[in-house]
Amino acid sequence: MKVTVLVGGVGGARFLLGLKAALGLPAVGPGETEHEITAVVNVGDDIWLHGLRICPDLDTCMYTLGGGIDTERGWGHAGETWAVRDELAAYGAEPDWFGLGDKDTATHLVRSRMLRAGYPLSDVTAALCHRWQPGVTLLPATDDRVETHVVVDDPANGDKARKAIHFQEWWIRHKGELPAHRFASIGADEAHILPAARDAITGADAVLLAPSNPVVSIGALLEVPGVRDALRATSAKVVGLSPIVGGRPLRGMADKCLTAIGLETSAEAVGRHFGARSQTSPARPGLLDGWLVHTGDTADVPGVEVRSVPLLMTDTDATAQMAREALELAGV
Ligand code: FO1
Repeated sequence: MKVTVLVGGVGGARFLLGLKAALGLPAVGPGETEHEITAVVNVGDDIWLHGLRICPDLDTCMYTLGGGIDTERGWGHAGETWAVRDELAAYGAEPDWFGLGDKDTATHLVRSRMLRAGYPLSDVTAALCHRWQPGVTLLPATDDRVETHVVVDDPANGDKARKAIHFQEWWIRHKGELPAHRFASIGADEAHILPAARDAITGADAVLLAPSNPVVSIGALLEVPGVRDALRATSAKVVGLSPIVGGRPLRGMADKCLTAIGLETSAEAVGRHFGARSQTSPARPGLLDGWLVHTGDTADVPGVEVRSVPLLMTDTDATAQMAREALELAGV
């Protein structure tokens, strides 16, 4: 069976651990199975910092599935040290708000060197995964630069002034506290879906939207030209898992992101936002055939089959059960 999953960072990576277990693979590392799992990963968080290209969601998936993640933070290496970050700060090298780990820096050095040598991000990711052996194929949604920037107030230049800052600055430096007027996918107008990612979606037996941030992870993926078309074209069913449980995001700041785009923080609002594939309204065709919401939540999403199941990724077994429910709703 070919399963393709659209994922962002921490939540998506955790879900992939369970999906692997549900398909008979070890959660961490490689394994033998007749099934194929492909993760189409968000690149909107990616950023050039200190001359290095940093790909948070790809690295979070790679480290989580390869066994190198710091499970407490959900990002970066276990057993990380921060000498490079502290030395940069000692030089007053901006920015000083980004947690650049020493071990993580090796990943960024290898990636930046390959990018500068002309390798596309997808080749770089394959090379890095050769070491980490995540046990699934990790594909960037595109080899092109598509970065999520956030439009916020710019009081220093007048009470009506606005400016755009990189998502990472909004997320880390400002902790999402700056009210976001909108999110912009910078570069999307010249970008194209990675052909292998398109094929993984159109050729899948099941396509899943992981319980990632619906705005800056799944939403950013959908801004890459070709992703929506691939989801519409696939003969597989498209099933999403709600990242909002009991009216709250389980982690991260999906609520702040949803508010920024005028949506309430509920499983129903997100499901309706993604919409039904059967919806033929040309305005904005929908994506979903099925939508899993947490036990106790309800969601009426016209044209979409909704089921309530436990959606707390408390451990690999619980997550594997979520994955089984999603695959069942996808009819595989
Ligand atoms: N998230 C933070 O909240 N603080 C950080 O200092 C930080 C550094 C960082 C470094 C590498 C990396 O791959 C991820 C990092 N993240 C950090 C997470 C990152 O901001 C992700 O984009 C978010 O977690 C959203 O997925």
